[in-house]
Amino acid sequence: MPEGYIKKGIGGFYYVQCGEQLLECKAKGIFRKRRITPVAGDRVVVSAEQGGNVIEEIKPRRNVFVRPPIANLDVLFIVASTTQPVPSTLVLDKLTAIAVDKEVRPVLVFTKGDLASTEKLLAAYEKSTLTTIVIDHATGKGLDEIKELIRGNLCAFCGNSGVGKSTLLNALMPELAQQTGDISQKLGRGRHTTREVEIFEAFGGYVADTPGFASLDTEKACYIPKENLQYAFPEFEPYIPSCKFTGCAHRSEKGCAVLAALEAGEISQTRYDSYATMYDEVKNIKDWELH
Ligand SMILES: Nc1nc2c(ncn2[C@@H]2O[C@H](COP(=O)(O)OP(=O)(O)O)[C@@H](O)[C@H]2O)c(=O)[nH]1
Ligand SMILES: [Mg+2]
Ligand SMILES: [Zn+2]
Repeated sequence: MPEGYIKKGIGGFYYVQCGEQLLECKAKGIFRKRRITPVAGDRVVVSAEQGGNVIEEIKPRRNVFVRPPIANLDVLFIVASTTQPVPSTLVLDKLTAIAVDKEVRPVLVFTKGDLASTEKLLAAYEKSTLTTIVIDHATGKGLDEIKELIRGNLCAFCGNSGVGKSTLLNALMPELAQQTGDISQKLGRGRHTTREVEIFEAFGGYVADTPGFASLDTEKACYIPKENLQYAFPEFEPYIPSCKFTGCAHRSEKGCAVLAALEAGEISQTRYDSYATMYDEVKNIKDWELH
């Protein structure tokens, strides 16, 4: 039976890329019964039934997001501009934390360095283990680094409206604007009416076009339980075993190695502040509310 990945789902149909072939499929009824919705990025097994192809099996997912609906994401490019819209390290850190928690590699991409200095943004992440890339559209600087990270991975771009995602995608792959909506057009729909995720192959990897993808679901479903939150800030990890108390929340405990590292300037203040805000947001939420 052919295997492939879901390139796009639209109106109850799924377009599965199986090698060179793009197969239009319906999902087996069993998935609805189990309340599993196939999404773009899913690896699936397809079989031919009377009248058409059906998705027979969804391979185990590495991760899955509801908004935007996508599975098996490897890299999330989080795009922020130096100005207009003004960046918020809290928003950026929430996105990086959700990505890390879901085993997605977050990469920070800074745009509009020609309008304002990237210094503050870069300083905020200097001591984190996160990759930062500055884009300069005048010289094309930063584009090759992004292409290199796409290789072998399924990637998506997110960030507030106006930060320059479309500009960046157009600079990376001018042919994308052309490709976008190919399937929708086949179905006789307008190019710009579609909001579905669609995956494109580029630079030896896969790029998900996620229209209107400002942020990951930051509703409760995506809150990170307080015990796990510390691991969503990878630069905290080397210090955690040295905290005096097991289960240290790194908020005001005596003998906290994370706080000591903050004091010593080894952890950035903005990153710690984001952790503290997120911790305080989640600490009073009951486990059953998280699921
Ligand atoms: N000066 C400058 N303008 C940019 C840059 N990147 C994007 N823009 C502009 O910012 C506006 C929003 O960009 P767009 O790509 O539509 O943002 P999106 O909403 O994230 O897709 C457009 O007018 C772009 O021309 C940049 O690096 N420098
Ligand atoms: Mg856009
Ligand atoms: Zn601690």
